[in-house]
Amino acid sequence: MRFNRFAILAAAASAVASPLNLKKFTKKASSFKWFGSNESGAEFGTGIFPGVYGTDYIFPDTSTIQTLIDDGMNIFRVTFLMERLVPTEMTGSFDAEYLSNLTYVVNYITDAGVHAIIDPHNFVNTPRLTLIDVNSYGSIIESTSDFQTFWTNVAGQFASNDLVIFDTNNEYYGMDQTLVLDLNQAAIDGIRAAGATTQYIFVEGNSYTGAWTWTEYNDNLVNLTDTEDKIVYEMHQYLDSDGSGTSATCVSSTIGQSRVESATQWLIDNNKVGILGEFAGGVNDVCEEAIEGMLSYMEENSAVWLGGLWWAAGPWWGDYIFSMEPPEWYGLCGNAVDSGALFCVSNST
Ligand SMILES: *[C@@H]1O[C@H](CO)[C@@H](O)[C@H](O)[C@H]1NC(C)=O
Ligand SMILES: *[C@@H]1O[C@H](CO)[C@@H](O)[C@H](O)[C@H]1NC(C)=O
Ligand SMILES: CC(=O)N[C@H]1CO[C@H](CO)[C@@H](O)[C@@H]1O
Repeated sequence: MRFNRFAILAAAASAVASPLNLKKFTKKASSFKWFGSNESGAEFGTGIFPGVYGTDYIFPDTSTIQTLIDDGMNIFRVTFLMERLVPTEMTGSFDAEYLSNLTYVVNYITDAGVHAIIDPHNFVNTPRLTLIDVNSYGSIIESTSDFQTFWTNVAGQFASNDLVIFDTNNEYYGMDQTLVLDLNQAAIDGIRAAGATTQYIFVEGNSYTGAWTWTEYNDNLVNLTDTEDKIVYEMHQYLDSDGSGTSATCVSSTIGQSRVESATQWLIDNNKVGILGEFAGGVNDVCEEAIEGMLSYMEENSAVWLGGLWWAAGPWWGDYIFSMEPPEWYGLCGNAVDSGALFCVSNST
């Protein structure tokens, strides 16, 4: 997926032209610890390695992140590709420039006093990606020790930053379930071995880490252990018919809550906590109600749900149905913090 400045300008223009129902932000109290957005860009150009900065991929814009912070967001998931950070092999050394660009964004966020999630956005066996996956470096990651080394190296760079959160990988898919458990455990062990002992670790599951299918696939992840006891189960949920987040149409106005109910019960039954690391819906009343219903239900269960992150902000989304990149932001967007929750429909202008 590639966008350029012209696409963004075109997007802004069409946003104005489209018959959207501009609503004022409304505030309500929120019981979530966190609410924020994904920050996309550094993982773009997934079929192109390493790719050209500014053509195939881009780092998030810290000034638009600041806008979201000013609007009350307090957590950002910074997506990137493993192969760009650590070229050649998983246990190898860093690309110093890519690391420096990633660190710049992460430090900008944490210097503002909010949390930055470091997210190797490598997926697994998905047809969306050709070159990389947890299928990284051309093949599925099967070596837990290599993966552990990768995480020791990455966590070592951020060990002294308490506001960093490590996300083991984006959306495992179609993998052996025991391997998903073992890779997550290796990541946790690798992170702690680096001396990064204060940070939260977000673990993800198989089947795109979907909340709606969590209990069907990911029950064994209950056995993950952490010496620091700071594991958060990151699930994703979209509300279109196949749950892929590719359509602006939500199944019904109640689909949000119903898709997270079984996962909520799993968290409660197992005394775990979770976060909805990706969610979105199109700009329409059904999706708005579905998203609001889902978030309200999660807030009622905020003993186990720590918050949510909208998918997605980032400089190159253009007129993408879910974009919430200021100032062109576009879609239905949710924004809540300790001090109050915001909802918006349409763009911010
Ligand atoms: C890092 O960002 C700078 C712009 O700030 C850019 O010129 C450079 O190409 C980027 N390098 C990588 C590897 O992303
Ligand atoms: C968790 O580990 C225990 C001990 O190995 C095992 O008996 C149990 O089946 C595991 N739970 C799941 C859900 O896999
Ligand atoms: C639902 C959705 O927007 N998924 C996107 C997740 O991120 C990847 C890479 O950035 C996109 O290709 C997907 O479309």
